Amino acid sequence: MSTQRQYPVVPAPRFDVPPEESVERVRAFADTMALRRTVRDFSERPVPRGVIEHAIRAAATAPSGANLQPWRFVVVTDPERKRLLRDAAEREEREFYERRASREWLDALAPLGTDWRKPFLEDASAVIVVFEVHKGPETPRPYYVKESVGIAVGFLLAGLHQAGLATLTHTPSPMRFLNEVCDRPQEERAYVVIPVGYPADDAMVPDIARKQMDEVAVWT
Ligand code: IYR
Repeated sequence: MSTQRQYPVVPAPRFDVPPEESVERVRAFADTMALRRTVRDFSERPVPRGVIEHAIRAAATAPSGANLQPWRFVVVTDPERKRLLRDAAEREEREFYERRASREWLDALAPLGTDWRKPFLEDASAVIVVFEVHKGPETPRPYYVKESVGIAVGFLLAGLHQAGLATLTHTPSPMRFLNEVCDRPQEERAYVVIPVGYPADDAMVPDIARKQMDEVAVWT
């Protein structure tokens, strides 16, 4: 039998919304989120550190397997480190676009117009590299890592968008080089790279639409 002690319990924090306000509140949230777009053209205008700190604070409230909170957020702002990050990512991406990617994958990406060049890794004021934290000398084996970190990244993107910042979820492949660039130990595995900043004045995005409600939701 397990001898593990249980956590003591405390009253659940209350976040009560008057019923007559709840539709308006969630409508406003959805309307704000509808204006989020993946942006690839960033201004060099710096982002206040506090904005990123609070967004990470929101991300770190995500639910996680066995509450092990298996995430690490590395905020890269030093221009020299951003340059190293860009150089290494472009080396991998060049391989991807010119050799590794299947024809089918390249065809799926073609309408977005992406290629191996990643100037946003230097132009954006900050680049947040999100790592999964696996079992290591000081960290227990986590559960549902991808699900937990994915939810945290969702909170992070929502928080940064609320603050008027643009983001891009970038996934260089493979990502091992990020341990060295970010000085992180082997038990940490990069999950996604998120340039964060103000959009460039002339930033353009593909003219794409979101699916309709009846395509994404089923009520039964
Ligand atoms: N990692 C590459 C390719 C890429 C893949 C998907 I799926 C995208 O939605 C966009 C890009 C890159 O970042 O360019």
